[in-house]
Amino acid sequence: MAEAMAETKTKAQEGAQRNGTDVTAERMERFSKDELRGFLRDMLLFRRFEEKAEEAYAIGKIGGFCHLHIGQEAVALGLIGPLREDDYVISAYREHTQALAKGLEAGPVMAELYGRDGGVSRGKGGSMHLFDAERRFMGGHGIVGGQTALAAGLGWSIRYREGDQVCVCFLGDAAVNQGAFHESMNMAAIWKLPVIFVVENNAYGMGTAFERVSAVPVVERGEGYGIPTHAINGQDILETWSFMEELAEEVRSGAGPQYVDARTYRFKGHSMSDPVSGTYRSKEEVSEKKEREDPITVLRDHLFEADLLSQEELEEMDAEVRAVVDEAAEFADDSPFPADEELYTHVYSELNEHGRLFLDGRDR
Ligand SMILES: Cc1ncc(C[n+]2csc(CCOP(=O)(O)OP(=O)(O)O)c2C)c(N)n1
Ligand SMILES: [Mg+2]
Repeated sequence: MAEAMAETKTKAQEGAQRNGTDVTAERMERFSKDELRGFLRDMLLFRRFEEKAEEAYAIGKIGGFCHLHIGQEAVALGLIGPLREDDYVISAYREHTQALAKGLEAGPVMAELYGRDGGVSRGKGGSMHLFDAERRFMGGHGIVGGQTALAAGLGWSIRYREGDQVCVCFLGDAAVNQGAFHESMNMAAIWKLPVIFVVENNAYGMGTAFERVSAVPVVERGEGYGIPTHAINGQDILETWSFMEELAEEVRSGAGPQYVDARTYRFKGHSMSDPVSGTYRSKEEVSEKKEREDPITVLRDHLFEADLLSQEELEEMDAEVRAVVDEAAEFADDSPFPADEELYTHVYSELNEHGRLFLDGRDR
């Protein structure tokens, strides 16, 4: 354990030991003005997209489960943006903005939330099951921790084909208590699979604080498997982006699986039917986080301070992304519901003459 502990790179701690302003200036220099403004634009797009989904849910255009990612945008953009098109991303159910970050278009993503035929999963998956094999966005999964085993499978397929892609697997902090997670981490370690397990550590699983369900912090859960572990500030896009740029290259060159504790915070309730705060966290905690750790205002302020953005330009940027989101909602509204016959398609890959499907070659 002591050896594995030594490998833990706690970037947030490293950063805290140095002068915060210097670290930010140094990180800003890695990016061009256009790149920095692009980060702000994309995170604003994610935020406006989620706000539109919230509004559409309230008026009954979206039904079922719907989990918003508001507050966690710098994790999605920074840990997916630097990836290649042929890299894989797989996630849980809080995945709308991750899908957008992987290049899925806003219109078909919104249409999926609306349950329409023009949706990325043809309206049959809904909010929790966004999927696009071509763009290598492998879902959207509702079973907590279930995607970790699929990520190991994706990692295995990359190795088997001798590819140099990576697979980034997002999971929530509550998922580290699931059996599938532990089996997947162990197999990934033994087989040196190119999988980066990212825990979006927002400190809560529904209404349960992580410290109530674990004797050790999230970051220590990777160490028992001999997997290098990292802790990052998930509210700072400069940190998340630079971090993944380096880590993905290391994994491509054979560094094997990685475990990342991305510290973040959910600004909304667990899902649309849950309150923002209540018995499990105080109103004050939420407002303090929003005030100090909103990834969008953090970057906006850096840009203002460095004279890389004016208030007017910010407003133009916001108007542009709002137009993209409005268009996405119109696309969803205009798309038909799946036809009744679609109830019977995409359920099984193919039924035999007896109306059954076996995956082991039997036909009866
Ligand atoms: C196997 C399983 N158990 C329970 C649930 C019910 N459930 C849905 S979300 C959730 C909490 C997950 O929290 P976390 O992994 O921290 O992700 P977050 O919602 O914070 O993004 C639970 C218990 C489920 N979907 N799957
Ligand atoms: Mg959580």
